[in-house]
Amino acid sequence: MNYQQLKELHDLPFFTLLEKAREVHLKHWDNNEVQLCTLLSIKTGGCSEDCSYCAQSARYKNDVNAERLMEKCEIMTRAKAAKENGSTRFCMGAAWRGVRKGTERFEKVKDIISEVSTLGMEVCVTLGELGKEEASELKEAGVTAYNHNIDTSPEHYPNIVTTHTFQDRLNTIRHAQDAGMSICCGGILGLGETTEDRLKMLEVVSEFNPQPESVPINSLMPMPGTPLSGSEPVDVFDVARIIAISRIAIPKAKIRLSAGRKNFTEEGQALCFFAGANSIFYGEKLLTGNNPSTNQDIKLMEKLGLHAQVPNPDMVAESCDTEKPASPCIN
Ligand code: SAM
Ligand code: DTB
Ligand code: SF4
Repeated sequence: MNYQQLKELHDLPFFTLLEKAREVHLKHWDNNEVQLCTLLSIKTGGCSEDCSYCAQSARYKNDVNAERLMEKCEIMTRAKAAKENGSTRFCMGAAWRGVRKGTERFEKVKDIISEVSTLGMEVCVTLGELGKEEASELKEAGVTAYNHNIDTSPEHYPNIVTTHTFQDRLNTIRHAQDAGMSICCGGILGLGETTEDRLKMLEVVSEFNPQPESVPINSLMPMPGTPLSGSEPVDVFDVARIIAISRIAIPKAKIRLSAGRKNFTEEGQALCFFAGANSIFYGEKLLTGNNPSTNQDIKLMEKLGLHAQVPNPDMVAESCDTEKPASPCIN
């Protein structure tokens, strides 16, 4: 969907937008289903990049310390626990600029992925930048979806990150798609962006070919020591509006109500589910930040009559629509 179409949706009265989003949602998804995803930081802190929202950048002083890659047996214990708790997707995040083929750490990560993929959950990883070969090797190891967010509009991106470019992000997404992985790609609200930036971000995400399989909508969790530590909280109506527009523009994607959920009331979260969110991170910890407890989430789902989505570990990535241009690609 292009910017103008997204702007028209954005300018609708809130309830008209919600009605449209609900109609699209019901066409593609079970009314009352939410995917539960467990997130695990397998390599925390000490990152070379300067993303101004991120507690894990080595440039910002806070109590997030650089840790080593977690041992495979510890990761497997967490993954099995996630499965027992009802999660159908296991997402592993690493605070790296990217990965390089042939390095010891890449071999270790692939070995971890292979083992996690035997558990019957969707396997999502977010390891930073990927080249063509790294992407193929990850696919081979058993990755279902690669998470790489564009975070904001192309125009606002350089105000938020200077150590890599928006185009670098697009290249990684292209490589992951070419390797046959599904893409999980979304962004963050609350980075000082304008409405125009939010819609330009959605324009890029919705015009990927194929469209992403999942779209995380994060709300900034202001992290101590980062340049954005003093940012204003994001209004939950803005979150619901962006979710509703995403639902209409990317109908078949799971829209994940991601970081920042802990700061929303139950009513605010219910509004986001009604607007089209059908996936959450489930478990008390995100990467370094906090998330609602599983007990709170179970209670909320009971109150709303929501049930957990069944697993789909054999999910196959959607292929490129050859009638449309391929996702923005390599310079
Ligand atoms: N290093 C990899 C990368 O940059 O893609 C993977 C990890 S990174 C932490 C994954 C995503 O988490 C970011 O792209 C951003 O969307 C989200 N994120 C990180 N810190 C956040 C924060 N403080 N508030 C909200 N979202 C955040
Ligand atoms: C995504 O879009 N959100 C998750 C996941 N992908 C990796 C990360 C949220 C991180 C929130 C801040 C923190 O825990 O440090
Ligand atoms: Fe590093 Fe990713 Fe955090 Fe940026 S968002 S500092 S690349 S861990």
